Amino acid sequence: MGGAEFRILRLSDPPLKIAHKTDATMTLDGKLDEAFWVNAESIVVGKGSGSSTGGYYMQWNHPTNTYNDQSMATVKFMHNGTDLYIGVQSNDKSVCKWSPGWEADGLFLWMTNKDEYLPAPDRRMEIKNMYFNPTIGAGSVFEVNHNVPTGAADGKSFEPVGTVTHTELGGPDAGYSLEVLVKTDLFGYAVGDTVRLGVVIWDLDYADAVAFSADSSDYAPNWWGIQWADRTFEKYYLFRNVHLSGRTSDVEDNSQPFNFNLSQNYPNPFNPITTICYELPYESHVTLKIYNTLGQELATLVNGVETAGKHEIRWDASNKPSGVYFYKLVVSSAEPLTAGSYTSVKKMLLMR
Ligand SMILES: [Ca+2]
Ligand SMILES: [Ca+2]
Repeated sequence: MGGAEFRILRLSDPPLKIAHKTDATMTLDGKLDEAFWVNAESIVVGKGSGSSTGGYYMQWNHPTNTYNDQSMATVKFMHNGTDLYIGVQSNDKSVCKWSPGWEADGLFLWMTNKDEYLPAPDRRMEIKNMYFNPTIGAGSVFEVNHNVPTGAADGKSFEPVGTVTHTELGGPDAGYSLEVLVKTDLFGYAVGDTVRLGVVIWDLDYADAVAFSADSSDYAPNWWGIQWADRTFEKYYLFRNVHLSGRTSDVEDNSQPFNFNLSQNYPNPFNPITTICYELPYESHVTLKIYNTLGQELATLVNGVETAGKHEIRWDASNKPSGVYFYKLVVSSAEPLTAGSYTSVKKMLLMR
């Protein structure tokens, strides 16, 4: 393919989302009208998103390219037992298949088996819920590749009034929503595990066979986790984590945190002892270190595997001068390439 390429690799994408527990069964109809979707954790994918890589628009802004529909999609996660529920809500204004290629609007998902870090290309597990059908008005097509265990996933779409799929004129569609059910036990996972997957939401605008040009037609995925920046489609990709929390999102159930968090120390300002609190949604390897304003490491308060939950630790600055200090929490995954890492830094003031 020719033409300009636009790459935005924002590797600070959140590495982890929590799938809250629900006891309700998802009605697999593509409609996100189950009550549990309201409190589901989500990522937003699309250009300018703060929670995903935000897009790889090949040939985007090419002078002969009419692509001007920058959609945003919200991808939500819930679970009932080992059934992972994935919901997608997109405001895409041109819901279609890309005529000359295999791409189409919708969800492209890569799964892993438990403890399988990077599946080899011939072992990759693809789950798709995309608008492949070239018939005007047709819903999404659900497909899995041959590596996905039989019966391990299913999906449906819903197109609200105003959406006509596979339109050639590019709108004014009212978007679409999708639901996908993944039976994670068939990939080796149990409740309490962290499922490694990657999500791509494709957003094409229609290009028919006549209009197609390798220099101007669109290639526009937005993603959380999988990065197809390489033309071989092999070199740059990264799985993300969805934790099957086993806990609901009810406010009463706050005995354990749902996310990594580093709180402001207290008291602050302090003299000479202060307390630092942090939260872990699941057992993690943690370091908590103190730095001065020159970036010099002064103390290591924590370095090891910590249990899920809230933790607090005191720092005694008796032998330190007044001034600003920083404390940094680093949570690292046991896996290579730190796919599960979290880092947070906060400032504190010692006043004598
Ligand atoms: Ca539903
Ligand atoms: Ca589209």
